[in-house]
Amino acid sequence: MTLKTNIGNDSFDSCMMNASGVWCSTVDELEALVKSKAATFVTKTATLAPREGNPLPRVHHFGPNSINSSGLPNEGIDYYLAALANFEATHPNRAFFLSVTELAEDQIETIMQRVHQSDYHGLVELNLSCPNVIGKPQVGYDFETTARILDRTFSYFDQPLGVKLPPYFDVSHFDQMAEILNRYPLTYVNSINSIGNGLVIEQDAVTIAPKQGYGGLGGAMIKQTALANVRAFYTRLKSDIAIIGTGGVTSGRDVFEHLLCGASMVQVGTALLQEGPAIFARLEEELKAIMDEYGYTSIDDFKGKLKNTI
Ligand code: RRO
Repeated sequence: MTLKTNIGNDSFDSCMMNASGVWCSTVDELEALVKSKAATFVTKTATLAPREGNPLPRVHHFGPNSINSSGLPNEGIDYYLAALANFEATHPNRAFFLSVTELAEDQIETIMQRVHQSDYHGLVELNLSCPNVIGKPQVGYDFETTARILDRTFSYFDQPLGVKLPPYFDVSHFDQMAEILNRYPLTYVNSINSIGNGLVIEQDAVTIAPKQGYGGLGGAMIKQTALANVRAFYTRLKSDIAIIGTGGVTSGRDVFEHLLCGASMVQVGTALLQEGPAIFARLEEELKAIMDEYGYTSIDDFKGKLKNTI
C-alpha cells in the first residue's frame, strides 16, 4: 500500500502535511516536521519584513477546535528563503512549500518578485485569506482584486504556484471563484483557511485578546465546510489544478473524506498544534486501516470518487 501523491510535477511519499501557521514559524519547528511522517512542510505565511503579530493571548483551544487572531507573526521572507535553501541542500529529493502574502496589492507584487528573483524555485502558496490583520479584508472574498493579483503575478511568475482560499458558503461564490481560478496556470488551490471572525466565549468573556475576541475558527468544527469547499473546487477546476484539502482533520477518517472529495494532499492545523508532529504517524496508520477495509492500495483508487447519491 502507498500514500504517494503529486502536486504539479512534485511527488510526495505521503498525502499529509502541516497547514500554514502551525509548527512552521521557525527552523526548529520546520526541522521537526521534516523528521516526522509528514509528507513535507509549508512555512508560516511570510511577509517582506518580520512581524510580531497581534497581542497575546491570540490562540485559544476549545475541545478539538481553535480560535486564533495571530495577526501574521513571522520572521520575514529572507528568513524563510534562507531556511528553504538549507532544507533543499540537505534534502535534495524533497519538495517544500513557501507561503507568502502582503497587506496591499503592490506589496504582494513586491514579495512575489522577491521570491521570483531568489534562488528558491520550489512550490509557492499565495495566502489570499488571512482573516486577522486589523483593518484588512480577506482578499479571497473580493473577486475583482483576486483576479487582478493573479493577472499581475502570472505576467512574470513561472514557478509552481498555489493559492490559499477562505471558505465560501454560497454556490454562486464557488462558481465565480472557480471561473477566475480556471483562467490561470495555477498548480494547486488550497481550501480552506480558518473560518474568519468567529467568537468564542468562556464564562462571561471573550477568549483571545485581539479584535475584541474575534478570530479564525479551526479544528473539528470546520470539517464539513472544508469538505464542501474541496468538493466544490475539485468539481469546477481544470483537472491540472490540484486541490489541497485543509480543515477539521483530527483522524485518518477525516483525511480519507478530504481525499474522497478530491484533495491530492491534506493539511493538518489545529490537531497538529494540539498533538505535535507525532500526529502524522497516527493519521497514516488510521488512513491505511481504512484503505485496507475498502481494498484500496493507492490514493488514486478513491481520490475524488465520492458517491453523489445514496
Ligand atoms: O496569522 C494569522 O493570524 C493567520 C493567518 Br496569516 C491565516 O492565514 N489564517 C489564520 O487563521 N491566521
